[in-house]
Amino acid sequence: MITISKRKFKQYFESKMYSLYAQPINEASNEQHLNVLASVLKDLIAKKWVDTKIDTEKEVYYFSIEFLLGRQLKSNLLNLGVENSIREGLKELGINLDDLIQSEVDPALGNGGLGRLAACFLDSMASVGMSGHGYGIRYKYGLFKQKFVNGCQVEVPDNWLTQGNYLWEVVRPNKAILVKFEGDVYLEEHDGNLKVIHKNYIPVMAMPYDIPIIGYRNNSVNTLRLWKSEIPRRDFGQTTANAKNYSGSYEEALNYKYYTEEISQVLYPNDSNYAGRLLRLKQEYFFVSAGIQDIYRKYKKHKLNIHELHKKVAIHINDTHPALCVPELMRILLDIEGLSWDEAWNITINTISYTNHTIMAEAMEKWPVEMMKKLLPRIYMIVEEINKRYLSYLNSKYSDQNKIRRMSIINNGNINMANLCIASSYSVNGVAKLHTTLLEKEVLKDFYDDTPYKFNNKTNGIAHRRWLMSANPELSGLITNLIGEEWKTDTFKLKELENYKNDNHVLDRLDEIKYNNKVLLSNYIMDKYDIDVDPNSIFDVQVKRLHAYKRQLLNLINIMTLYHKILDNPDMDIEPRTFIFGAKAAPGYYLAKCIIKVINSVADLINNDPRVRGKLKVVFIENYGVSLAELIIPAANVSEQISTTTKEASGTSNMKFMMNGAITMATLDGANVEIHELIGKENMFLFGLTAEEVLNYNKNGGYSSIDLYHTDLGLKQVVDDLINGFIPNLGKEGREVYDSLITYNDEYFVLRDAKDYERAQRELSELYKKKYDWNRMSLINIANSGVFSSDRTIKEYGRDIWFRGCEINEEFNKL
Ligand code: GL9
Repeated sequence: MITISKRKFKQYFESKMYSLYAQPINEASNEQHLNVLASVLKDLIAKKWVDTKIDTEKEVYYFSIEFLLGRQLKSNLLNLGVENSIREGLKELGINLDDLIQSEVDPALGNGGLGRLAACFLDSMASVGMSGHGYGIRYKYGLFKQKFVNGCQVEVPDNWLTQGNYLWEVVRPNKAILVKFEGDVYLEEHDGNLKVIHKNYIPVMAMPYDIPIIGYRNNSVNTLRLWKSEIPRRDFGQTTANAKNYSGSYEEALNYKYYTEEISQVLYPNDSNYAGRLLRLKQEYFFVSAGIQDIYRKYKKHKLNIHELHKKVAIHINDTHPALCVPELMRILLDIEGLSWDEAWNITINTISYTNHTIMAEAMEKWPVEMMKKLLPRIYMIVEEINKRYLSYLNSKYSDQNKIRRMSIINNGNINMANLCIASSYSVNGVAKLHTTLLEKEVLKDFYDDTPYKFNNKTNGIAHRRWLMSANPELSGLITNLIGEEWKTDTFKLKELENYKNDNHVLDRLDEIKYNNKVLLSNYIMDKYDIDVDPNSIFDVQVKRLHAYKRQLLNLINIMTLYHKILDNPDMDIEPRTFIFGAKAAPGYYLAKCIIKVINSVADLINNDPRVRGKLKVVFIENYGVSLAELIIPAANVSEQISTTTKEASGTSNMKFMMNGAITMATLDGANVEIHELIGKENMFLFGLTAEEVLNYNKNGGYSSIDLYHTDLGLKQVVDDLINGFIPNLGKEGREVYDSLITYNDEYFVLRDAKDYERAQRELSELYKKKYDWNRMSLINIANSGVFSSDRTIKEYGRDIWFRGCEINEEFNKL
């Protein structure tokens, strides 16, 4: 913990302003104030931000191709515990801290849940005092900014580094690393030993940019190291003796510069979808190789024993994107350290652990052999050897050739990255109980049957410091008033809130806080869209990536049904509702973009229809991301978690909403199952097919959506609206959505679940009328959300995976 008095801070701030900008405070811009403040804070933590503790304790390295950090100033102040003195000090200098907080850029170096999870994990590792660091890519352009033009999504580049540098980063040119692509690999004899020679490769320099990750009031500062790809600088020390020989023409030099810089240029905007492009493979190897070499360099610097690497280092791969950690670590142990295959393998398999984040087939990475062979010749050789040994192990154990083919790492000219990860790690985990069960029983059954001891579940979590303490200060204040401070470091203590479930005074306060948060969101919606939403209406929210399986369309169909009902029966007694959406679609995902257009068109229709004024509103908030989530989630009454059962591995917004007192409307999918286990069906709203029913349908070719369409006239009316001109300003998009439901037989069971969803929504509406019952339910949700802190998740990773001190001795090693 750091202390700084107001007086000292003011002095510090002023002299920093002079040293950085040589001007008085009152002439500086907002941006300059922010830079000065960040710089002061970096100075304050500098001593604690030590490079490594590798010689004293085991270090964890979390490799992820995405980190969705969100703004850092507020959470850094919170974690350091200096917000008050700094706020006061700034005020006396004529600066409003909240203005600075709001003006910070939100680095969008991720797509959705997977990237945000990585950021929550960094926060928790630091806060529970674990020495755990992130490795990723410093993309020049993060996830695109979304704009709506005539109701359609338009993507605008996210040029987040407008000032050249990011506020919190420190560049370390002395720690740059050489990464080699392409070239020729062969064996050469040196003094009777065979050596691997890599010639004519293309050298790329990985420049590290470090971001401090500050623990919650505990003196820990970890590092997120993001790599930027560059052309090697002239003074770059590492040998490029065998590098490709550029003849020196101007054009060649330009091409080479482009080749290197392109690698960290832009984040792939796909969510749960495999890109399969050469550039993506370059990105994956680039940050993996830089990270593994970096770990190795630190390890050698501390003169540690290479034979014990797995006792000092844990390497975690977040989905398969960093899977090349396996062959890269093998390469170093074999080619640089000169270890035998068996020993290198033993170390590797005891160092690397892997998380699977989805069972969607389209997300499974498979790289063409030819592509990898050319781009990464040495790495491919190692993968081929791993596969060869793995196959001979499988053949010695099983006779079922189909099974062996399914488990093979290389198959049909492709490298199956999930198979590589499972064969080469000591731990494979899913991200929620149902997801892990599906992995074990369905998707990865062959592997589970073979090595059940590798499999385990680690239900996701969220950083409660950001998602409750920082995003919802009023609610945090109430909680602290009721049960004291301890919940901030031990969220299981939230359970004590249940003592107040019949205290109407507390329930009133809860209601009031929710209302205040709704006012803040209403003001934003008014400012941005000139739409007047009533904070007394139910705020019913679905915010997440736009994907057919997440079923924003189901939500929309229910809205349309409601709309028709009110038109048919104007005196209907209905609780006023505001439906709020936020979602980006991958730029190449046509159906998802059509759904956006349909929702926007329906919103226009409903919001401008005087017949439903005061009853229904639909708002689609542009450019959903971390900062908007911090505004929207505390203001939600209803959390829509309505994915097709079995498809959402976990979900994490479900946890954020619950912690902020929203009531969950859900299918029994992902972590919703665990929410249900905690609070029971009486404290949430459930509907839809069970996992078993979905699996059965899928095995038998689905259900018939057209039959349902012809028998349920209410549904038919709404589906027909998509193509009969009822929704103004809607063209081919309506037809596309219609086809997904009818022509292509509704792969995600939208129509199949619609009736039951409508039933659950009706029940929810009824309950909302009973204010105390509703707020009691809300309180029970908050009280039981403690288990979803990512502190709990991280402690489990530590206990069961990283520090378990496993000694896996793979049987196929010994063949
Ligand atoms: C995801 C799953 O779809 C989510 O259900 C899960 O909560 C998160 C975190 O475990 O991982 N898998 C996945 O590929 N994405 C997820 O959100 N998508 C991206 O964010 C890229």
